[in-house]
Amino acid sequence: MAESENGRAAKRPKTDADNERGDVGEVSSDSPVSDFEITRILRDCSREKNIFIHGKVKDQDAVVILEKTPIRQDTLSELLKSSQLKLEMKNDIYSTYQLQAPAHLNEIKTTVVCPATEKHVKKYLHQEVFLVEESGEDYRNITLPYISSQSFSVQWVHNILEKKAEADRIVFEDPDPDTGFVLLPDFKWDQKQLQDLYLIAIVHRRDVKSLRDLTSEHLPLLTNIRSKGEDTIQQQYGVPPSKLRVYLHYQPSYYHLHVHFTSLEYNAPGCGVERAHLLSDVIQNLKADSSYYHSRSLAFPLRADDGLLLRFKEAGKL
Ligand code: M7G
Repeated sequence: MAESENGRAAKRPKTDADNERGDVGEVSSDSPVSDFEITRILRDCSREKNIFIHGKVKDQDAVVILEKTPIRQDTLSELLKSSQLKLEMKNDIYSTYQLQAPAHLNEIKTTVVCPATEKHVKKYLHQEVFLVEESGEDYRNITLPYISSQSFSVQWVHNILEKKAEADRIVFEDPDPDTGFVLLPDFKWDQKQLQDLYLIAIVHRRDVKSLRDLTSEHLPLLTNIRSKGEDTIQQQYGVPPSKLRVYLHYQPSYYHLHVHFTSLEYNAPGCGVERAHLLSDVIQNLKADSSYYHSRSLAFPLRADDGLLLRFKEAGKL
């Protein structure tokens, strides 16, 4: 394996053998899921093969997300050889079966948020969405006061930057306080296959909430993230920049600047034009006009139950 700039061994998607080492991947003796009592289904997407469940774990509100993961090419022959087939129907040259795979090839990615706040529960509840157009003035008068009082905690981000959590998952770090960042797998990616590659770059500076705060002063930070992020992903996963979608969300869920790196072939949640801003466009816009994101109108989707939507309605903007 190649060495990365920070001396860490290059990473490839994890195999089951990797998971046998260390406690990540070991069978959890303290399973928050076995005590989980279901309250209601928040969202059930058969096409995406995931389900979002609200419930309680020992009297605490919790959200559990279950997701069937993509079929892995590296385990295909084992899957075909060692599974049992139950015939469902046969007609001429056509037949369908239920394939019963061995347990280790039939895993379900499980995400647990516990304790979950009301805002988490709302985030995952299926809701009607509306497009809002926010001017620079609307941001300062409506959005900023709202997010200052209501946004999700970024404690998990600080834990990553301070190596209190996920330290062993860091793929690359540039420690510079102004232009540095940490690159690590997003928790949406189980790192088992490259089709749904998803990493996030989290900046070290803590004074940039979102795209709206960016000016030309941040160009060295943004170009650094682009070049070192792309180089690292090329070296460690063999995925070239031409196969990546690199973007920022507006609005983000977490107001600490971060950049999403996803496989171009993966239709990641939130990668549509109404929410994702390509990093290369952001860089060009700031080069052309330092106050571009301070002054221009930005459109974004808000869910029917989002408090920010209500603020826009109250201000007569919708
Ligand atoms: P966002 O643009 O603020 O909002 O992205 P979104 O969650 O609506 O997309 C934050 C990104 O951080 C998302 O892609 C999340 O999946 C990811 N993320 C969230 N949390 C709480 C964690 C975490 O604890 N660890 C890691 N590695 N990624 C996370």
